[in-house]
Amino acid sequence: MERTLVVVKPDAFEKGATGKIIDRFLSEGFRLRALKLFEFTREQAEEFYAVHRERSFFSELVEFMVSGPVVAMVLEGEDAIRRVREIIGPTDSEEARRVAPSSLRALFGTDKGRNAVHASDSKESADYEIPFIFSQLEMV
Ligand code: IDP
Ligand code: MG
Repeated sequence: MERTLVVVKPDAFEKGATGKIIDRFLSEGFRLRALKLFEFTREQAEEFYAVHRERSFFSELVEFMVSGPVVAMVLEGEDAIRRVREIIGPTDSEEARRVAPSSLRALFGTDKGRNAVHASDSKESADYEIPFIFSQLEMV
């Protein structure tokens, strides 16, 4: 069993897609282990995405992530990190619509920046991201 962090980003939350996104993961067999609605402060968003600090899109990414509420969740399942990444699709929602039309980023995202859903991309990032968002008392 493996755990991964998923975040419904501000664009998808604003569209009212949160329920559909959660339902997709539940119907794919993942178990919900934590769930929270909140807004990132700029400092928290910078720390959450610290690995991207030197990238050209970093400030755009941070501005986007603080632009409205997000919904974070911990999902558990076999091979969860890889399988959840497959369900969300490629980073660029336009590419996702071409190569993975039923993926969440194809369905709910706009482009490379506004792509509806975050998911941990490795065991190392899940181990950083899950305790960044959730305390032990907020998980089952
Ligand atoms: P990932 O979310 O698919 O793992 P990363 O390369 O880790 O993609 O980038 C993190 C996030 O940064 C993306 O989900 C997206 O929101 C944003 N991002 C990535 N590349 C660009 C870009 O070229 N322009 C604007 N935002 C970007
Ligand atoms: Mg990534």
